[in-house]
Amino acid sequence: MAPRPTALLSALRAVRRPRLPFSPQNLASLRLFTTTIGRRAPDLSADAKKIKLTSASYPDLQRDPRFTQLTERHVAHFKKLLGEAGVIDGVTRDATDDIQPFNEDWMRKYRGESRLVLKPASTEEVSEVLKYCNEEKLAVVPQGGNTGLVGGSVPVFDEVIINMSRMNRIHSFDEVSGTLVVDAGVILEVADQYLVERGYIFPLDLGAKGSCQIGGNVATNAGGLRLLRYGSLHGNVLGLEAVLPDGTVVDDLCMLRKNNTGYDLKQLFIGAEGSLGIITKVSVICPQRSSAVNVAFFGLESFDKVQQAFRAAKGQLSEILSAFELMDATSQRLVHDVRQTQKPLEGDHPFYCLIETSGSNGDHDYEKLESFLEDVMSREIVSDGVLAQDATQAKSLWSWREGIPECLGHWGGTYKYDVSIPLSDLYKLVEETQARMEEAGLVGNDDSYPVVGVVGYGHMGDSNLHLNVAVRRYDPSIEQVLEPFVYEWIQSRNGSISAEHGLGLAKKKFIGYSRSETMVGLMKNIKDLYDPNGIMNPYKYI
Ligand code: FAD
Ligand code: 2HG
Ligand code: ZN
Repeated sequence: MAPRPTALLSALRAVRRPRLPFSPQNLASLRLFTTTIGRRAPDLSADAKKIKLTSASYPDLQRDPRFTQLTERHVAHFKKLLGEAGVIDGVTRDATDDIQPFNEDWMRKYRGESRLVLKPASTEEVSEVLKYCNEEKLAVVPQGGNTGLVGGSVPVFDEVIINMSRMNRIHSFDEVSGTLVVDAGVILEVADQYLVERGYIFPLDLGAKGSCQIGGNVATNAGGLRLLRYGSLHGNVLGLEAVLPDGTVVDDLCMLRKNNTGYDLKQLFIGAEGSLGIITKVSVICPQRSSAVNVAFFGLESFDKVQQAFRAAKGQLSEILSAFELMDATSQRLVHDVRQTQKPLEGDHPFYCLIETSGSNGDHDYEKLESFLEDVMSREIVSDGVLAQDATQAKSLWSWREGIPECLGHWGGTYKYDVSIPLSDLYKLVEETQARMEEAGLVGNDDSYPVVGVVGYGHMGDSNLHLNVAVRRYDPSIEQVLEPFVYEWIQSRNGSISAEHGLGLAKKKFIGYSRSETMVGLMKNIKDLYDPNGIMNPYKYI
C-alpha cells in the first residue's frame, strides 16, 4: 500500500460532523453497555490460569468403555513407527508438562487427560497410525494449531492426540492458475507469506493465522475476515487428501476448478472437524494479491445506522469491498482496558465498523472509500471516521477488531456463541443477553461480579455475530443462564448456532436447534460409514 500524506487524514477529519446529542433513548442504550469502563485489565491470577478438567466441568460426560486404555505395548508400537521425534510419551514416563499444551484449549475452558501425542511426518505414517488405532480401538483427536473455539481440538478423556505440525511442506504453486498444494500442517500465515512473495494471497484470513494450520482451517471450514470477498473454503478448496480411520488414503487432491465427476466427497471433510478422517494435504485456489488495500474505521450511533452504512458500502464500493466488520462499544472498551493504547476515534460510540477495500488502483480505490465516508457522514449515518494513511495505520485499525478475542480472555475466560442471524435482528441477541445477565445479577460495575462484559462483534458482511460473554471464571451458573437461551433465540429466528467455528464439544448437544432430525440422521449415517468404530474425535460434533 502506498503511504499517503497525513493531510488527507485531516481533510477527512474536516468533513466530520459534530456528534448529535444523544436522545434519552440512546443514552439508555448506552448505559446498557457500560460495564467495566476505562479500567486497566488485571493480570490473571494463578488460580484463574488453572484449567479445570473437562470431565470435572461436565460430569455428565462419561468415558466410552468401548475404547481401549493405552498401554506400554501401544507406545512401543508407535515409537517403532514414528521414531522418538514423533512421540511425546506420557505413558511410560511422567511427561505432564510436555503434554499439557496439547491437552488444553485456547479459551482455557477445556482440558483433556491424554498421555500420548503422536506427530506423524507423512501421509503413510498417518495411515499406519490410524489403522493401528482403529484395530486396537484407541480413540484419537486430530489436532492442528489448537486454536479452535469449540473444544474440538483437545481430548475429553485419554484420547490419543494426533498433532499435524510435522507435516508442514508447501508442495507446489502454479503461478498462472493460483493453485497451491500444501501439507495439512502448514501454518496459515506461512502459506500466506509464501503467496505474497508471488503476488497472491490465501483466500482465508483470521486472527489466529500465526498458529492455525491449513488442515485445521479446512477441518473447521473457517470463515474469517474476508469471506465476504473470496467466499468459503467449500468453494476455494479444489481438492484434498485424507486418511480414513481404517488407514485408507482418500486421494482427491484435484487441482481443477471444475470437476463434476460424481459426488463431491471432499466437501464432507470440509467442516467435519476431524470426525471422519484426517486431512493430510490440501489444494486451494488463491486470488491475486490486490496492489491497493485501504482501511476505514468509523463510529455509529445505532445498529440501524450500521445497517444503513453496510448497504451504502455495498452500493458504493461494490467489487472492491473486501471486509465489513462490526464491533460494539463494550468490545472496544475492553480491548482498550487491556492494551491501553490510543483509540482510533475520539469519544465513545455505541458501534464501530471497519471497512477494507482491495483493488488494483490505489488512488481510485482511496477516492471511492473517501467519498463513501463523506457521503455517510454527510447523511449522518456515520458519526466519525478515519482512513488509514499507510500499511502501519491499517494494521493498527485492524488490531482493534482482530484483537478482541484475545483481549476478552484477559479476565479469565469467555463464553462464545458464533451465530448467523438475519441482519435486522443481529444485535438484538446481544441486548437481550445483556438484560438476562443483569436480571440474574451476574453483571455489574465491580470486580465482585463474575461477568466482565457482554460483547457483540463479528462479520457484519456475512450476517455472522460473535456474542461473547467475558467472565472472571467459567462457572455452571453463568452457563445455565446462557444455554439453552441463546440457542432457542437463534432457532426462533431460523438462524445458525454455528456460523463458522463448528460444533466441537461445546455445541454437540445443540445441533438440533439448527438442523432437522432427518439431517442429523443422515449425518449419523455418514459418520457410521466412515468411522464405524467411532474412534475419530469422539464425544464431539454428532
Ligand atoms: P485446531 O484448533 O487444532 O482443530 C480444529 C478442529 O479441526 C478440531 O476438531 C480438530 O480435531 C480438527 N482438525 C485439525 N486439523 C485437522 C486435520 N488435519 N484433519 C482433520 N481434522 C483436523 N475461526 C473462523 O472461522 N473465523 C475467524 O475469524 C476465526 N478467528 C479466530 C481468531 C482467534 C484469535 C482464534 C483463537 C480462533 C479463531 N477462529 C476463527 C477459530 C478456529 O476455527 C480457527 O482458528 C482455525 O480454523 C482452527 O485451525 P487449527 O489448525 O488451530 O485447528
Ligand atoms: C473472530 O472473528 C473469530 O474474531 C473469533 O471468529 C470470534 O472469539 C470469537 O468469538
Ligand atoms: Zn469470526
